[in-house]
Amino acid sequence: MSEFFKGIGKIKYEGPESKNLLAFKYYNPDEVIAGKTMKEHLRFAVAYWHTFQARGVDMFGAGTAQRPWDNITDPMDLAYAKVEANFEFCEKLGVPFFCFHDRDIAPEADDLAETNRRLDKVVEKIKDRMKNSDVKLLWGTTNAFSHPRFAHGASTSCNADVFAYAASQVKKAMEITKELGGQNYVFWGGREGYETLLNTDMKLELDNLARFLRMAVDYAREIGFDGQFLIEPKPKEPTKHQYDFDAATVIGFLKSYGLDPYFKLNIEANHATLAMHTFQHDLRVARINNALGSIDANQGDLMLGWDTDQFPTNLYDTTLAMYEVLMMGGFTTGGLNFDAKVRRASFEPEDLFYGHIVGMDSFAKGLKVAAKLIEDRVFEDFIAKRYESYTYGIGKDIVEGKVGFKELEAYTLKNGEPKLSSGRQELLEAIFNQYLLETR
Ligand code: XLS
Ligand code: CA
Ligand code: CA
Repeated sequence: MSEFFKGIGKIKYEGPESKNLLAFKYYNPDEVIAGKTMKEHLRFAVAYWHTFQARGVDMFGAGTAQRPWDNITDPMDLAYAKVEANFEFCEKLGVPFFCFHDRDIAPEADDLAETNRRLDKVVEKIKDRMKNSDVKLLWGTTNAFSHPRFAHGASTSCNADVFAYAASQVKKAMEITKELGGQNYVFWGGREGYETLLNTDMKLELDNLARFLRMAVDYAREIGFDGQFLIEPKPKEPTKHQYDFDAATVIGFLKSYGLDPYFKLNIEANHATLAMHTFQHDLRVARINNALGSIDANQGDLMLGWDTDQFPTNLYDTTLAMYEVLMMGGFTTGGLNFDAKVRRASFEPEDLFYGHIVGMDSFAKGLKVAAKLIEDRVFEDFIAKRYESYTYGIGKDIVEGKVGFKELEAYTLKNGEPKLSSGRQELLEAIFNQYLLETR
């Protein structure tokens, strides 16, 4: 077994005073917070596509990435090498999970049968490596968006043969996810959307998307795959309008097709912000609908209108994200997948470590602050007081369905002008800052 990341050993927790660049300052895997270790709470995952596939290509220039496997030319040897690199990387970082698209782990061949044989070979290699590793598969998914056949979409393509092709691909990807013990299976609608309604039958496309998901549910049952199905919302990119726009849209879609019992959501920070929501907003929408399954942990750049997939460093966001996770009682099958890539100018292998270390430290700090805020009931008590008027008198009658418009009019005529209290936003923000700065 060759070592790829030479000169970098196991990344350890050294605490906030440490000057070691390759050490955790806040992520202490064994530290217990609110009854569980940090490792159990955070369930970090490495994204195969960004870490082992991405080359730092952009619209204006070639890839810049220097990777330890660059001298390997045979596509299958390269795929096997990346399996080794993945396990070495996760083990050195102490990240317990990884995630992949089918096409990340094995190169596509000229026909589907050969492509599937290649996948089987790499899956064997992964299974073999898993025997002497604690690293597990958080989720698998399908890349049904890169190949030119998906120019009009996959399950929402205008071409039924493409629908069939995408179905065959998901079938196989689900089988290998099951074989590798994957805890979830993600559907991200790569090109499931449209550019112009002038050439689009929106109703048929949405019905077909629902038909496709129904087939996936049926097939999972048939093969006994009991991982959680997750849909990942995104408002735009690559299409102008993606059907899985945001958490609320996806929940509405699932309910209108009777699919809601079978799916939860994988919320990505940068997708929420592209939809003009905060990360916390989409997490909250998912949580209150009992649909928060997993998280793609990254961040965008608010100056840019596209999906920059940066490593998460914003402590406000990591804290409020962990607040939502803790308020739902923690992850079950989900986790925090770093769907994040190093910048094009950060081209050295060690940058992959710096990116993950800052992401893990940022979420560790966020977890601690969120746990303390919840323990002290900072927002809960304030919110309970703010909505207190629904716990007695006319408010209680409204909540219990005891009154209608006529009774409310009679009440208002007697009650007169309502008396309001301040929302105290600035005060709450000051308290939040204090917790962020003072929580150790
Ligand atoms: C792209 C998505 C994608 C999904 C998995 O924007 O984030 O990477 O997470 O297909
Ligand atoms: Ca994602
Ligand atoms: Ca993204």
